[in-house]
Amino acid sequence: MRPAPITLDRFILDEQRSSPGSTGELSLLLVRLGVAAKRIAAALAGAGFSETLGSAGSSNVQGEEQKKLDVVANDILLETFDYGGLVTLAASEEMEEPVVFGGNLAEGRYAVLFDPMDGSSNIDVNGTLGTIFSIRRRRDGTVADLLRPGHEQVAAGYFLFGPAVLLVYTCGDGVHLFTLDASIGEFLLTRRGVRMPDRGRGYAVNEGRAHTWAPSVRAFVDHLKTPDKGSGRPYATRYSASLVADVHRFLLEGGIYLYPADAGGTGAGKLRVLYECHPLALVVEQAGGMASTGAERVLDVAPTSLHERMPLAIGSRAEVELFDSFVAKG
Ligand code: FBP
Repeated sequence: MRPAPITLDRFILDEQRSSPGSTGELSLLLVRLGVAAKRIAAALAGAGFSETLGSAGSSNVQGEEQKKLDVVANDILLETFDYGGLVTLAASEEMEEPVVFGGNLAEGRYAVLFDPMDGSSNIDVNGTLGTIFSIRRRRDGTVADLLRPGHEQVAAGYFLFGPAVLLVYTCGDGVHLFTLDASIGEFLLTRRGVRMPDRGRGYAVNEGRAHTWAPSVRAFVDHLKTPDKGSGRPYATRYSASLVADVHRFLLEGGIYLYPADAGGTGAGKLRVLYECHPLALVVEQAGGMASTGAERVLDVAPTSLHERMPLAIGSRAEVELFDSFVAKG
């Protein structure tokens, strides 16, 4: 007889039993995230019929155009945490200030941060999209709880909306991958303890921005493109305009995703420390990979503002270490 499928809630409860002293609150949060993923997936699948494609006619705190689905996904996530006393603060890439859940202030033990819709340039063209989440321990219930190093996250992960809907997360003890079985509406465990290959054959970077790169970054990308049988070069370009989709590819196949800073310090890159870099760095490090700014471990960075950006090199150990060596050479 085939083994019973391991549903998300069963897996989480089994994990909880093996961590003494756990209150079950983090487990409940993770299960709720599973529900949020299903609601966002339904909103995406029905967007063409419900006129939720296109622009929301507003811009976010970074001045970027907000898509209707950015707002829909953001609302679904806020609704996910706004009850039951678990979460005090929710911060989002799409909101200038965090939401304080007044009702939960007294007892809430967690703060959550998210990029509700990653890869938003893919929304109107039916491209791959994601949602990124990060869970931190509440300290004094203020924004200061969020402006802390990435290694203090208690959990992080993402939803990937592609041909299948996936949920990938870590609680600091390995990375686990679930696939939504639409026939029963449940996330089922499809890979436990995912390990990232130490080296890959692909790279993802927006080469249209090469003119803004530092010479060391250009030299690194040129190196990956230079044929050399021994080291398996040239690498293949694999850029989908969705950070989650690219990082997920490299989690399974190995490789490196880059979003460098603009040369001469004119810009710190595009990606947000709290909603994109910290959570994906925790997942990738837990799978044996690396995440660097080129000069520093992403998880050691403590941002000074909610919407701070940073340069990101994330992926297999061999490629990220090589990138750091190119940057160090200057
Ligand atoms: P959003 O969260 O606003 O989508 O921004 C992040 C992102 O879309 C990444 O998913 C993607 O890798 C990158 O920005 C694309 O940026 P660019 O269009 O400059 O290549």
